[in-house]
Amino acid sequence: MKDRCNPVGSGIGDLAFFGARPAFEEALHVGRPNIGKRAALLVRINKLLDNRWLTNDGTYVQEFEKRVADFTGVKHCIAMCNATVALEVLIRALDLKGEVIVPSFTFVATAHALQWQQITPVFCDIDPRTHNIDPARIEGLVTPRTTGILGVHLWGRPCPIDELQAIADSNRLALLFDAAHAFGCKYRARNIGRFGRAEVLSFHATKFINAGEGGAVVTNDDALAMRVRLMKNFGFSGYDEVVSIGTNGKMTELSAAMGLTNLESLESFTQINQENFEAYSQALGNLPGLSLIRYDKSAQPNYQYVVVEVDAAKARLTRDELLAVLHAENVLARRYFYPGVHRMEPYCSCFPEASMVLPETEAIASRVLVLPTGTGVTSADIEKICAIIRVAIEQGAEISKHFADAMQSAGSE
Ligand code: T4K
Repeated sequence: MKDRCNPVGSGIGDLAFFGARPAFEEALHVGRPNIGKRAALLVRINKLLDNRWLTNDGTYVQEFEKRVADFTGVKHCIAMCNATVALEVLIRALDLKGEVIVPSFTFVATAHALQWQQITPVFCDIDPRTHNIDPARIEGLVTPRTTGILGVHLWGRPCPIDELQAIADSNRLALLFDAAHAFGCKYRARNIGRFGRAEVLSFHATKFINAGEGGAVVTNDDALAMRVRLMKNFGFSGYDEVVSIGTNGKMTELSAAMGLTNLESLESFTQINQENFEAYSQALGNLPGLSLIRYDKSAQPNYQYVVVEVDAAKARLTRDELLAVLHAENVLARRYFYPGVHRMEPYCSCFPEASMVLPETEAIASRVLVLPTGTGVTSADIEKICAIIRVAIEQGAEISKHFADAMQSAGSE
């Protein structure tokens, strides 16, 4: 086994895929959590242990809600155990029924939150330039059963909100957003979280600001906020009094302590993410067939996702071949959000023809690769990752031939 730590300028035999030692001894993950100030977190945890108040609208949850609402510029933030439950509760509180128009190029939770309550997700294609729902394709999907549009600010890049609002208004549909990726980002100088009837944030471990697990509904609608607040706590309006259907969607004090602590490091997380993004951008800028998705600085991105598109014809190897090369090096890049929700159950069984009307989703899902970033990734890591990618692309034709030969010999066995 060959030894090396940096494959810059190396040949195919220097890649782990072809027998060399992997560039990273330990797996480098996408979605490594950003961890804020440990001492501050431990102080909060000690306090909550002293107080013996662990959940059910404790003081940390209340403080977290206030901080998120103030930061976002909304009247109400209702913190929950995760964004999936927050979406489910919001959809129920809005009394959505029938069909809701949603992109397929998203994490499966967006569609599951609808289907979970027997609402049909009607998949809309995306704009390949933004990876977000394409407003030009929405009107054609509206039927008498449609009750809403659920946009997703993918990678933290805002949807075309004004266009979506105009379509929602003219068709009397509720507009809501899955803003799981977009905490801290802006649309036309206003914070994400203030648009549509309401938006849903995620504070999952892999997100820009994490609470371990966590989510929230943010809205300026007083009545809606009250319904959501009741529903996430079984419908209780006081001791012994239940006034609506509900579930257990509560955030714990431990999660809120984590969320509060990480919020205090928001600026430094953004700065590190941005530096990482720029390092990737410089190193990968001129590689044939590889393009890094761009962020509009005026939208104040959180840079939590480093996403590349692989054009197999120009790179002379496919996205999946590049993925195999990276995985062999212990760089666990991800194909988010392959293969598109419409190709997952139960949707692929319910709508076997969906791929016919989602050409851009299909194309982008076959090209996208998400690379490791966040505060756990160093500039030396990024240098190595980019060096591997450079070698893979320089040797693209040969790598691709290796895959074709392997497939052929597997077929002839
Ligand atoms: N809407 C959108 C658009 C979303 O992207 C998501 C979640 C949601 C809604 C729902 O939000 P939540 O209900 O989760 O709040 C992961 C996350 O679990 C998921 O939250 C996230 N999107 C999605 C994009 O990524 P998986 O299935 O890829 O998880 P997994 O276990 O493969 O972990 C992802 C990577 O993170 C791995 O490389 C390992 C690494 N990791 C993960 C955890 C939990 C760590 O290094 N440390 C950790 O503690 O879904």
